[in-house]
Amino acid sequence: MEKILNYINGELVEPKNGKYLDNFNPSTGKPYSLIPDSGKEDIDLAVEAAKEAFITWSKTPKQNRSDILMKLADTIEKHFDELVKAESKDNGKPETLAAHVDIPRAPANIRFFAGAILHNSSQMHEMDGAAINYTLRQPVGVAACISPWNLPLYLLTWKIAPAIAAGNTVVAKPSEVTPMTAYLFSKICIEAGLPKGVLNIVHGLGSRTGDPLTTHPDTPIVSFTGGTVTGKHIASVTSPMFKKLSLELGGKNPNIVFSDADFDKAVSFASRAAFTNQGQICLCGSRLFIQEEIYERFRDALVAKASKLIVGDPSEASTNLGAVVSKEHMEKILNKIDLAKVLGGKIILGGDRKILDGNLKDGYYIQPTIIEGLPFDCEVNQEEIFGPVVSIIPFKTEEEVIEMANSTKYGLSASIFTENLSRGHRVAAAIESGVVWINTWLLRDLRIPFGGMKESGLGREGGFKSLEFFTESKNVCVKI
Ligand code: TXE
Repeated sequence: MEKILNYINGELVEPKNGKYLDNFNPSTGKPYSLIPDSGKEDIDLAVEAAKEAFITWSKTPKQNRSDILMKLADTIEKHFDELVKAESKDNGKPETLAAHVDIPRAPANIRFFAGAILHNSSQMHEMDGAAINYTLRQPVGVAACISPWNLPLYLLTWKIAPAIAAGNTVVAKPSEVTPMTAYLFSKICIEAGLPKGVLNIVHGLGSRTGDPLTTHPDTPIVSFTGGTVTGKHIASVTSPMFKKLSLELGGKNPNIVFSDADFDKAVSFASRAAFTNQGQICLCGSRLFIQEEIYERFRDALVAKASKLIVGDPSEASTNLGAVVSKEHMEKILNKIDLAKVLGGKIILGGDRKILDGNLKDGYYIQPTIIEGLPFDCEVNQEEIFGPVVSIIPFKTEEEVIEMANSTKYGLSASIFTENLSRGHRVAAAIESGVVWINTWLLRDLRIPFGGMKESGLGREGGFKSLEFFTESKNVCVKI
């Protein structure tokens, strides 16, 4: 079986303890590679390498940093097909999705920040001719970047690109559930000539590898994307160390369809928002609120649309939904569906595991599932499920739907479908979430601040906000 290696100080190396974990292919349910079970000693080496590299990298002219990042993006594209296959095999998602979303977004992230550092500006405040104040932004040191399994390379590059572009060096820990694209990316960094130690990637479990990274005294910045429970833990251990912390956590996002919406468009987006990537995107619309006047017609149209979705072999071009990421995650999703039944919910589509043929028979496939009849405040409608499951809820008035939409502890994103412009803006302003889409979903502009309210996170990333996060600001006051 192929052995994934750590990337430390420019080299691919074994974990110091020589231990490995199985890496499973979710589409077959079989292990297919080995992942380092790294520990504190590997993190210490990686942080040491990153600290050493920071001395030179932080002083490397921006143009040179930008050039190297552009080369890195080009090299990712050279290996595009290999990365698509690896992402699908590691995660279970359809190759077509990896080819259209995950992998193209990785070089786009890197190019965005390679350009942004060349066009960034700073603030100046003039004091009636007596003095000027200007804000210097400087790299901080070694950034700890911890990424999840749902969009593995996309989210890894979304963190390391601004960190490195701003002049920091990085120790990254990708999710142990989907390590392969990060491993291929470390080979790409070597091929592209990224100076040694600028990026280090250490694989392993959250408890054994992640904890020593986030609590290391020499990682003053921590950027984390993952579950809210882990985010709380990381906040609790890093806050007393006064680290710069960014948390991108879970969501239970409302998708609100008013009766005056463009019906077909809203149905199409509701299906995409619920089932793309098997529902494993933090921005997925897992609570679908439909105004009473169109409730039955909309429900039936959604069921008709979703029942045409093909759950199948991720390598087939016709497949819409592949496998969910792991056996544990599949069981968690199926348990939530069972809970929905216990709570009185009616499963109007799907609701079960799907068993495929041949060598895919042990894969972790779940049918697209639609639930109706649950109160908005029950557990299934309040807690993140993170699978191909959507709960539909009727509403009467704007006031009522705002209250229901805001009832969860999360506040990541929301979608509103209406042809009434004033209502769209009004509801957008009233919804408690960091991102609101009107008449669309998952339309991302890399320049906009991105992040959640309430328990969906802390801080904003995206565009120049990321460059702010990965730098320390210093005000200089000059007396004239
Ligand atoms: O995520 P974890 P899990 C949600 C989703 C999912 C739930 C749990 O609801 O069911 O979170 O998923 C690392 N110190 N999202 O358990 O554990 C871990 O190794 C440092 C939403 O898979 O949060 C991995 O690299 N790091 C989400 C990363 O944290 C630690 C995407 C994420 O894993 C650590 C994924 C520790 N103590 C899941 N413990 C989104 N926001 O998109 C774990 N990690």
